[in-house]
Amino acid sequence: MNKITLISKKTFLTFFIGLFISLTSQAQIVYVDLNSIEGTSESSHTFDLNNDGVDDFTIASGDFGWGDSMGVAPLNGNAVLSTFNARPFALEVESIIEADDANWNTATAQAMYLDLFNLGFLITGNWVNVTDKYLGLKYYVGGNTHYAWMRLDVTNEGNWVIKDYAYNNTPNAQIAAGQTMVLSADKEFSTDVKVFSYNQEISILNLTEESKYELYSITGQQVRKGIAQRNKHIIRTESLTTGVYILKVEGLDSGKLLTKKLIL
Ligand SMILES: [Ca+2]
Repeated sequence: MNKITLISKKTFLTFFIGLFISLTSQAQIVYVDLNSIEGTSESSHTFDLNNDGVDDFTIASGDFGWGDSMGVAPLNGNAVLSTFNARPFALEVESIIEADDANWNTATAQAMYLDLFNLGFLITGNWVNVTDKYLGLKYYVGGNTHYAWMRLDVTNEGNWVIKDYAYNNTPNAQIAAGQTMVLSADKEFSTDVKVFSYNQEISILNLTEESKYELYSITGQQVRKGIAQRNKHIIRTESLTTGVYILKVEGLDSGKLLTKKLIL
């Protein structure tokens, strides 16, 4: 083995260590599937989003003095994207949740759905009979600020579901409602492996090993999974609605990862 070969191997190794560190530092979004926690008219669920032993938000329902309601209580000075009178917004998917928003509200009781004085016809709030909407959340870890979303369906104060949430583990960094992973500009982990979508197919080319793959919608729902063969693998997508999807590929032997944003 000559000297040139040794140098090139070292360069090659450094290159891959660099990629690994780069990927790790980008792994900032933490997604938690709550498996649909169902709420009734007298429910309370407290969440420690980042699992550090400090509770961050409570979602609860009951009659708190103004009538039957369900809503969110930010704990420890945390905040919710909300109207000036503390009616949390029901955000659409991909809404940006960030520091530069005038609507952060720290009120300790914020009604998402309120049947005022239990009259049955003075129903207020932004969460009246909605599906797959997002709370925008801001919370503190030590002295750092973090941003998160939580997805719910709310029919009324006695019938609601908390589906999932995600937070950005990088202080002060924004998160988009429904975002479950970092969509970085550095899309290709390996320049050898190519992924593209065309004509209702996703093609994965040049995999050097069998790999498991998972395809997610932008809201985090898994729509396909399976094992991709080496060299060339085709995933049929004709039954999927058009939109943005995320493909995750993980080598069965090496554990190498590839994440690719695709428009179908
Ligand atoms: Ca916490």
